[in-house]
Amino acid sequence: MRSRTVREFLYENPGRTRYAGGFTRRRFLAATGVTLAVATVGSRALASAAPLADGDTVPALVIGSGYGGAVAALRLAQAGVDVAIVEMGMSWDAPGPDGRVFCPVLKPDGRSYWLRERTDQPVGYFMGGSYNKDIDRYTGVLDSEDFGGIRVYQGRGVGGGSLVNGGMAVTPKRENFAAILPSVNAEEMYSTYYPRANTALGVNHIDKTWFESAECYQFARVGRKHAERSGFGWTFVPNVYDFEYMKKEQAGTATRSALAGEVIYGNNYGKRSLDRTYLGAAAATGKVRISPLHKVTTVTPGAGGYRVEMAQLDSSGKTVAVKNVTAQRVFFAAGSVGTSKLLVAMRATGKLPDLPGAVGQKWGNNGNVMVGRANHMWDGTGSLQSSMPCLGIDNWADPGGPAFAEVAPFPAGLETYVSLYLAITKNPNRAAFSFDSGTGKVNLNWQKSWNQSSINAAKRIFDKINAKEGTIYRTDLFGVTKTWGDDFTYHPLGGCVLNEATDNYGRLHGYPGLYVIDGALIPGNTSVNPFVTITALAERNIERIIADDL
Ligand code: FAE
Repeated sequence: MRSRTVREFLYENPGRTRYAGGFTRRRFLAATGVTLAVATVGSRALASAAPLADGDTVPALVIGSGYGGAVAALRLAQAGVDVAIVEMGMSWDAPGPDGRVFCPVLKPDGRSYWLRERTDQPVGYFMGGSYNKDIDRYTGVLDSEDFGGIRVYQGRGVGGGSLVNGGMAVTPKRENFAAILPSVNAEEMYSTYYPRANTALGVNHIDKTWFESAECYQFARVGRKHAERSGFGWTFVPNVYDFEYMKKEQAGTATRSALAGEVIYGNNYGKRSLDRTYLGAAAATGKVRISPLHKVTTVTPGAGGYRVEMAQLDSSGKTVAVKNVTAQRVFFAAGSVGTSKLLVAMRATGKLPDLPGAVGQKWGNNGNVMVGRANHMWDGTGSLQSSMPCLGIDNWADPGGPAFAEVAPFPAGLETYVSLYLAITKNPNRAAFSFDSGTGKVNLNWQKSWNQSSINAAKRIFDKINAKEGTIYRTDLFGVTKTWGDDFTYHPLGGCVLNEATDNYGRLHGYPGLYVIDGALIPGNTSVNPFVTITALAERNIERIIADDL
């Protein structure tokens, strides 16, 4: 069986790096001229330290290795603290039998999804049929977590969402940030923490001259043209994908990743995911060890701090060991959904009974909704499309329905005449997590009907563009006849909101030494793509925690 072979291969080759075929991280950096503010080291260093053992005691334990967790680990380590990161996903640093770490987008295998037998593509239909495929069950890199009213896509692995996301690194307008998190000093964020985050993430800007003629961005130029002709503002969007590397892909002098459609199942080249930035630098301090395929199940007060129980998984998702570790401090960085689920369950089961009622509240989907338009035959979007978006339509100032719509690629490998968009809207609805004692699971009560306000906001842009261009919506991309991709989100936010469920720096009320440091802190919306804000807020909070608590 394919997944078994992959698994065996990974076990047999634990030290292999992502840059298989002699293309090492050092050569990658040299070739691309990347100089990050944080040091970068090989994935080998991330994977080499032994995982946590039953009975271990650690000063600081970080649950999850996405943006919040990576910032916490690096800054704590730099302050001299030994850090253990516990990550339920794999360490994506070894190639499979095909020589690639991540599987091809058009030929997904078990590496694509977290413990599913069939893919669950966000844009899962085309011309009247589903193009999902059967796959082997494996601890793959992308999770589609279904809560009934909404499917939430999340990255699984060392690097969290950075492994699967589109790399769009957007700093929100200051007035929008101030409205979303009024308790945070916006001046400090914009003078110190956003710049710090952008530098450490390796954010870079597209060469605007190159953009105007690059074959792979025809879809973006068409999207821009249509926005302009209907009177909408647009903006280039920075990215953590190395645009200089992408130029070489376009020129045919580097192995294609963005230009091979790679993104939601991982990029084999070109992307500065967290394992190559924050986590690489954290590992290089020698004070951080990462335990992949370890899932935290409970956190409860105990002698010497907190007792953290975790299940060690194999790559079929089976528990192969249960370990208990004592940690003086625990940082919840399991993502908005992961952190909220853990804390809501801990409160309900009496493990952390004094957590406030605000824990589990104010979860939102960042107003996500997707849609496609059918262009005329003379307005093709190109058969070669970069999987990294670089341009957004900015209609946030529209009081009738604020929206920021990224012009998204549809890298099908052939001309489809589709213009695809992911709109971020100001959806006012907020959901809550609750514990079901019958199933032992945590539910999220997001209602599908709540997405109508996002659709309405998106229609204010795309109805107008369709009228101007004489075009129509595609109805075959999100179902057999379904216009709106309104039943999933890429941007889960909230559940443990800053200054409500925690103090103004992420300290959980009632439990000294417990902190939240990820997207759960942000109340449901960031007005743009969220990871730069999650990173900058984590930088702000950890600085204060290190100064005052350690
Ligand atoms: P996250 O990165 O999700 O990390 C949480 C980590 O915790 C994960 O690695 C989990 O496996 C792990 N975990 C969860 N529960 C446990 C547990 N019990 N024990 C141990 N480990 C656990 O959280 N954002 C942008 O700004 N720009 C984009 O272009 C963009 N594109 C996206 C495209 C896709 C397909 C997806 C899925 C997301 C995209 N996002 C984008 C969203 C972005 O990746 C997301 O907001 C951040 O990754 C969230 O960061 P956190 O640190 O909150």
